[in-house]
Amino acid sequence: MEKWWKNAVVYQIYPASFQDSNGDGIGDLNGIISRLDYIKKLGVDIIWLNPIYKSPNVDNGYDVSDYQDIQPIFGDLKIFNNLLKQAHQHKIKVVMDLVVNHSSNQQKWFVESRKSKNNPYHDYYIWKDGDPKKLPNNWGSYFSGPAWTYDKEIQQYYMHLFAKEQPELNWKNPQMRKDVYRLMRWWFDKGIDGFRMDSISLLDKPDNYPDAPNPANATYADAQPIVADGKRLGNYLKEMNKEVLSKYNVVSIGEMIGSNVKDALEYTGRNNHELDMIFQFEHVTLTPNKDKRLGKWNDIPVNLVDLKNSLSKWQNGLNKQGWNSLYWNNHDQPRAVSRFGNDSPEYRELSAKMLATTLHMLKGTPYIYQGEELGMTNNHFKTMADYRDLETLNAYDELVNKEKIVSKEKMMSYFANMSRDNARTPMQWNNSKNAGFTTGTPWIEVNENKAQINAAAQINDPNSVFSYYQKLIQLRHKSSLIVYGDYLELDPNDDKVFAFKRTYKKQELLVIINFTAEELTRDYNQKNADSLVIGNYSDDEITLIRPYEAKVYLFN
Ligand code: TEU
Ligand code: CA
Repeated sequence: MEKWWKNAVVYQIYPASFQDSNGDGIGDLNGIISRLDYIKKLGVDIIWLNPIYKSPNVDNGYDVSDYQDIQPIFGDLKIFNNLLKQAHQHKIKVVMDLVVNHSSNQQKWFVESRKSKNNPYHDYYIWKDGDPKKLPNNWGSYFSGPAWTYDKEIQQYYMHLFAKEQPELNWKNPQMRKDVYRLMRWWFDKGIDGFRMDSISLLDKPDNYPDAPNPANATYADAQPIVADGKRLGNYLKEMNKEVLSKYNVVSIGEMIGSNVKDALEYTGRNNHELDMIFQFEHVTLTPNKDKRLGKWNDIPVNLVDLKNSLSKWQNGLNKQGWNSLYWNNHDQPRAVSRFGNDSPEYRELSAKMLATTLHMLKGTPYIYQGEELGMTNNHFKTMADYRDLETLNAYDELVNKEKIVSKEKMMSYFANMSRDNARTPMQWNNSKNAGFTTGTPWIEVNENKAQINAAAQINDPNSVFSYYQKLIQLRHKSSLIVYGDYLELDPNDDKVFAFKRTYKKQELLVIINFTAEELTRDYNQKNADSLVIGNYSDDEITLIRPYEAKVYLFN
């Protein structure tokens, strides 16, 4: 029996920006409930909610202060139970975010932890003796500055790979792990259907915390290469599987920054009893800045050959042994159509459908990030006052103001391209003042293009991006070829067209995708196909491949 999540499609909801129900400008659980019909109409099987736990909100909920309660601004446990019930009535499963690489500094374990070195919770976090003027090592935080903060009360440093309000949990402590497993069971006993596990590749820190290599001589080094995929990680995951996951019929999805195919084969390998699938980061980190001190900040488009190379590596690498999560974007990444397609009015719809075709014809479980199904774009914010995300705000402060290694103008261009806020602007439901997201003042500005891009205009239009996603989802649900077929890339060095085959028993699918605005000709014997399964133009010119054209043929 194949697993239920293999032919499923996931819809990711960023609750703060999805639907506000009470006019405070922030999306909430009642808002999600009111949109279940929309989600059902799209046809997905699972919703994944970004964190909705109680949180001081330093990092939009990724700093959890109570793992067993709901953020009051989103609702409460009663409303959550109602959401779960109604989602299940709609035959939609619910996956929650699990943030246990770190907690909030206001979480009770951490509050106890810093009281004294003898406190039973002290060892739940990573503390280190040291001189207040000399950091324990050279590691930097993902959100700028060092990965260590000195606590004067207890006279020790604690580690945080993210904000200083997000102390790292100490996975070496068995009692801490037991507490995590306990709260996971608590949610599964409530009936949730899975967890997306935040930053899970970072759980196991190397012994003695050595300095990380720092070739660019940055003020703080990138710790990821020596932290991700630590040697004990597999054991922790096996233990979690034994203690929790194996006892329920649920899906487990690891967010695994830094992991390579070999690591992923271990985590998702059949009979390895770790996780079901992982989010890898390779295809969304293909364009690091040449100046390593600038990390992810860049404004160069990705090269198609590199992109194909990376996707193919993962398709081939996990075939029949592991399982891929397929995604173009999420709440941390720029909008797909702006990054990999073309968000100009002329090509936005075509290229959004083109990207959708590519992703949904690959092998793995596809994820749709809210608004992607409408072809929503980056917001292209023009002033710093528009940004809300601490990663963006801190990066500006550190790289432009303090270190002065990049100009203001250049950084604004990097942000317009890469800031996480590009994905966090409110869902565009209709063309009213705040796009139908809120009757109040939205916590982050609605994209100006709401008149051109909104759900109301698309749900009943058979040619819309939304309707196209609907078709792709329906196709997957009906086709073992799409779900289980083997993958074969054609012409890996073609820098304009992505072409691949999927084969299953005697059937073959031929996928031809034009990633450019040019008219091209390619002959993959499509004239002899039995049928055109789907395409983003209304007719077919066979060997002529028009701008951003995507077409899928079946050979029976
Ligand atoms: O992201 C973890 C992660 O790997 C980060 O590097 C992330 O990609 C970040 O955006 C770097 O640019 C997860 C969450 O998805 C993210 O929203 C959180 O801020 C982060 O963990 C901390 O919990
Ligand atoms: Ca609200």
